[in-house]
Amino acid sequence: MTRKRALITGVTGQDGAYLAEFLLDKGYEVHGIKRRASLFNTDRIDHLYEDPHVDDRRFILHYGDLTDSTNLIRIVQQIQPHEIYNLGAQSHVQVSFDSPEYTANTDGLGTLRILEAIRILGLEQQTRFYQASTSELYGLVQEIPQTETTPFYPRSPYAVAKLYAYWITVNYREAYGIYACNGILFNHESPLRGETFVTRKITRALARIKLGLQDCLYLGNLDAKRDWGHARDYVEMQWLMLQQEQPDDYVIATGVQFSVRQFVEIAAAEVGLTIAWSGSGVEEKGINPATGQAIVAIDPRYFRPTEVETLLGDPSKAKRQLGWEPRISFEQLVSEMMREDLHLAERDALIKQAGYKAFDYFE
Ligand code: NDP
Ligand code: GDR
Repeated sequence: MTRKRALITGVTGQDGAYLAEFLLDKGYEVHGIKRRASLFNTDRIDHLYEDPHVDDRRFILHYGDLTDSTNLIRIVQQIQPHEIYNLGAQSHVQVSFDSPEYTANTDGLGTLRILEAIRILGLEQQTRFYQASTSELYGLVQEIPQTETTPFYPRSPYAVAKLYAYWITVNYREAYGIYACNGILFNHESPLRGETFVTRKITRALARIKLGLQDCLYLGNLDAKRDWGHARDYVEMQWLMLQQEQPDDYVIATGVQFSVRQFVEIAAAEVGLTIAWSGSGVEEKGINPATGQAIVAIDPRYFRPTEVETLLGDPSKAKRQLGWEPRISFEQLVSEMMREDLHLAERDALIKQAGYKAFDYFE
């Protein structure tokens, strides 16, 4: 029997890493597109690496970019995938205000380029397509909780680009009969989350404050509320969507909401810290010896020109039709992220003690 072949764009990202592992466990041959970078950018998938000199490999990487149609067509032609998961994106909302055109090109037109590759190569009946859509589409929310029928109101160049990607996916499904689905995923996190997203920024900073490697955690809007799940749970659903009789669009969420402030407090409690909230320009830094409290300060540079204040998803349709249920609770998610970042901070503390200079280049 032929092995199923899957192609993942964004394989070096958080979801790409979990999805590649998941599909390999299911027996797939997994192809991933990675960008050329001046430093190694495969940390999250190095454990899956297979020597290119070995026959019958099941995990294969290709250089490529969502802004390059000819490259995408060639890769899709070579692989003839049964399933494509389009996870690649400039995925940072705040960065999209700085690089709006690049974000539109990658996140909006990049999706069109893959769908066109399927059509140009005549793979409409063979290749199923998953689009990484997002709760950011709801932006200025029109209804609480948000479902598949809640109107969209995007609030950033990222969300506007993803709105184009959402509709072009629906359009190619209706126009050309491609099995194409949108997963409208609410925020999902893990120890593999990029260091500049708020959850990872918090767990990383608290671990470093605890070990005396960092003085203070600077954040923006503490009142923003999000529906946070675990990435490992959510990639299973991405696969499930492509295994149904008919293609459809689904909200994937936990149905529970916390504020950024609550995330900080719960994460701090995990490592035995409490928080001293401070305005900008705080004098005191690090753990206050008198109170045992970590300092968290507001830095307006992290405020967004237009903010998404509250997101809360209703995943009833996915539960009903896909039989999907998130397994990892919010508390377990925070605990796992805190534990992993504490390990990393302990390693850095050891290196520092041994006399090496520790650099801190993450904001
Ligand atoms: P990450 O930022 O961790 O990963 C993004 C991936 O896209 C990386 O592999 C990155 O490569 C790649 N990429 C960026 N630009 C390009 C490009 N021009 N061409 C090819 N690849 C590119 O994101 P996540 O894993 O968290 O998210 C996966 C997808 O799901 C994204 O599309 C995101 O917008 C969407 N999403 C995420 C949610 C979340 O909460 N995580 C929620 C809803 C949607 P490199 O490693 O080289 O930078
Ligand atoms: P989001 O995630 O914008 O929801 O997009 P992020 O973690 O960046 O922000 C969540 C909320 O926290 C507030 N916030 C801060 N955010 C960051 N990054 N840094 C800070 O210092 C900070 N302080 C407060 C933000 O203002 C925001 O309200 C993520 C991405 O993964 C998208 O790709 C995905 O589509 C959506 O989730 C669903």
